[in-house]
Amino acid sequence: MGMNRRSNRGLVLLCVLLQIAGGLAEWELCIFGFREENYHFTVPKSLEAGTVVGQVDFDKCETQLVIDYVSEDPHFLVQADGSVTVKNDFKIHTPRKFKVLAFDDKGPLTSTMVTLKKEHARHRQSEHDHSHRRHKRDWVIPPINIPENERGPFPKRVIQIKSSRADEMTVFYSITGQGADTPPVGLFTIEKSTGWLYITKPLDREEIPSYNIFVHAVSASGAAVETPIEITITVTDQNDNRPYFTQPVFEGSVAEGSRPGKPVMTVTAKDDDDSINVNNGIVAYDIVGLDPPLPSPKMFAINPETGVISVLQTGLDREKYPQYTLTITATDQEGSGFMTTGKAVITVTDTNDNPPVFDPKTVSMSVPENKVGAEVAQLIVTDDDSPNTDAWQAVYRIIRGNEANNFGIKTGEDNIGILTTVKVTRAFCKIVDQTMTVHSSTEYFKGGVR
Ligand SMILES: [Ca+2]
Ligand SMILES: [Ca+2]
Ligand SMILES: [Ca+2]
Ligand SMILES: [Ca+2]
Repeated sequence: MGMNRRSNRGLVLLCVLLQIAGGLAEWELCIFGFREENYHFTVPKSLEAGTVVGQVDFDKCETQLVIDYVSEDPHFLVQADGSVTVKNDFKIHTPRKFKVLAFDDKGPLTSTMVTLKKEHARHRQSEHDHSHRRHKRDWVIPPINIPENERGPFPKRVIQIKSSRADEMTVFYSITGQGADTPPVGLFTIEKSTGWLYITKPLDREEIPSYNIFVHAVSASGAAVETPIEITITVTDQNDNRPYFTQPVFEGSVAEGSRPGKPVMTVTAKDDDDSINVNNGIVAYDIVGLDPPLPSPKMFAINPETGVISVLQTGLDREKYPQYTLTITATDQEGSGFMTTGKAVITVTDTNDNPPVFDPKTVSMSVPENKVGAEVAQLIVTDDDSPNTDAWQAVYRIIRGNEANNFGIKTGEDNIGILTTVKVTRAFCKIVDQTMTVHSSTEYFKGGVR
């Protein structure tokens, strides 16, 4: 995307007819500068020295200025007539973009962007030609585009506005509106006798993106000779702002064992530049670091456009890697401009993926006969899942070796199983606890013994 198609420098001399009481008055408007903000030329792959690839054109309005051009790409020269010429033989592989600056004897005036594209059989006509013709049919004043952050010297010529009455009488010009007589006062000035509109300072699109200025024409006696004309000046964007994350650290969580594709969290970065007409304010997200990088350095993926982070690979295991720190980036111009770095912390939450395990596995005890309610043994299990949660809490049950129902078992504090006598026993009874299998209270062991 680009601002190219909205260019208005194609207007050489624009006459705007205004219907006023009693007849027609006429304003003449000349936009000083390159006729296009962007020139697109289609060129063959092999460029020979001396080849003219296209021409830029500069409207000097009624000035007698001598304009010199300088190409920022050393492969090209720009002649006095605006012809863009190849300096040395070379081959073009990808579209080539460079600035051409215009100077007068006092210094730089303005610049335009030239884009060269390799010749394509179906694309003979350049975009430049299309936009040029389209604008020439317009009979409405388009906004006048001025890039922000233009370098001096100031004041700089923007447009020359003339009343057709100026041929028959003395006409004085003045301006009103934001940037003229309301703050920022004096940003734009008009030369009273010539109608030259100047800009006196660099513009900041992020501060004020456009201005509406009214131009008035009066006779020497102060009587209006024209209906005021409204001119819109649009400040076009430069990529002069870095993207920034909206939070210093983004926090999210995901259950261990989650499958690839599972969304985890969203991170957001902003950029104050224009994201509608150009991509200076459009950020692309990426993940550039994962700590720990285990079991794989690519456990998570980020959607470059939305900032949604999701699981990329299996192997999320809270018991091994309870937390990840991701280094994330946001880069404007959809990934090709300024980069900023941020942090996202993902906590892996528990699921019941560990069985309780007897520790020790075997307990041998003796119990006196004829004593009801005597504690026979305390059984201990360990569970790697998160302590004091359902995934950790065990429930004991005797499943074999208690056919005579001599014993009972209950769960005590800290997951301890307490084995007691419940009936009068006649003899020593030896319990091998592997026959007394526990099962946890949760899904893990439902319906099964280990
Ligand atoms: Ca930016
Ligand atoms: Ca900007
Ligand atoms: Ca468990
Ligand atoms: Ca677990």
